[in-house]
Amino acid sequence: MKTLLVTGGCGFIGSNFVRQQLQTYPDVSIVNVDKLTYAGNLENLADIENDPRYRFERGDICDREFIDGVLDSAAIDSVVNFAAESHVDRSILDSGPFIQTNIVGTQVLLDASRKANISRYLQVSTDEVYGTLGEDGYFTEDTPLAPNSPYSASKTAADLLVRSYFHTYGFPAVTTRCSNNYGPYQFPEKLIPLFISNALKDEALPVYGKGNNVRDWIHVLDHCRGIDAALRNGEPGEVYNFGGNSELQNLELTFKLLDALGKPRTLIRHVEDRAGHDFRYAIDTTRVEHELGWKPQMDFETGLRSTIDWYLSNKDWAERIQSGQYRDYYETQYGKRLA
Ligand code: NAD
Ligand code: TDX
Repeated sequence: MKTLLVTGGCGFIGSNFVRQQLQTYPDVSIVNVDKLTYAGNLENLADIENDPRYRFERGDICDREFIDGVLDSAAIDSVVNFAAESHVDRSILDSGPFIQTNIVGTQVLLDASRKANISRYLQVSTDEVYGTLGEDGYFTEDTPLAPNSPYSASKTAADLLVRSYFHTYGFPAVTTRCSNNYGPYQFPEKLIPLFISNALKDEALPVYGKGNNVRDWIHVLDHCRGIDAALRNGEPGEVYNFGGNSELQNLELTFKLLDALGKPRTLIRHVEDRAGHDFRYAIDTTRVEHELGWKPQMDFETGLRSTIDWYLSNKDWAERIQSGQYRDYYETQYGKRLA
């Protein structure tokens, strides 16, 4: 039996990963540590909460005593760190929680994991650490780090700490960097779930600037398979990039969403651009294809349709999660822009 400590397992990608691990591997058990910030929701794992192989511990990855205690309480083999402040727009409003959770939290986890002598640590990172691309080219694992937002700067700092623990202590850490995820359980502040949720209420869709920025979209379960491959077969000290080979301009994506929902394009509002908005992200996946035998399996059209269907069948989920702390943020941030 392999025991994983997953942090941030009540968020979007973490909850999909926990479910996928339990479904795929009968010999895996999971301890999920999550602080339950505005983005974490216990409901995301309601279907597996009674699985005897699963245990939830509410707590903060920045709390050393708590993390040491969790690592002492079970024979943990591996740690997968999803816990983070993850939304670029929030980091522009206030970088404080990003520095704390994304950097200090990673340091605490690294120290505690080293002390507990775990056999593998995986840092879930992002392609945003590479900064932005122009019209051409792709990010590879060798692209220089050049983060542009407080969010991506905090993720880069964490990646460098992870790198230093490998080089200094021989700590068995692997880092994965992925492009934009979409799929079920994504908090409706990110582009796809926000626009689905607004369109369903006939509310405006705030497209930043002209809407010509490009993102590469990957289905969350493809990303989770990549993390699994890197966790099991990656080399300590290495970085693995994952992407969906599905580049779209934001406006093109918005048209697709509205068409799929049968809603008019008049719902689109071009609003003030995001400060420091990265123009384009795209990933060269050669390395993970060759070294981990990984390729994205979900084509974008199918993935988007199934994601829209999930949000249609889970309107209450979006309502509940949006009625919390998020609602205040939504009103001050987007309400102001849409006025
Ligand atoms: P999310 O915001 O949906 O979830 C984050 C989770 O972490 C939440 O459950 C939250 O409660 C928890 N958390 C936050 N601070 C914590 C703390 N101090 N202690 C314990 N738990 C805490 O984020 P996500 O989109 O699922 O992203 C997960 C990870 O993947 C992040 O590290 C993010 O940087 C990375 N990533 C995300 C994307 C994407 O497109 N969403 C792409 C690449 C990488
Ligand atoms: O209301 C919006 N209008 C809009 O035009 C929002 C929320 C976004 N956008 C644009 C900004 C981006 O060009 O859409 C694009 C996608 O935005 P987000 O969903 O906020 O994602 P992004 O900023 O690209 O970052 C995401 O991918 C990498 C995740 O949030 C990060 O956690 C991840 O690391």
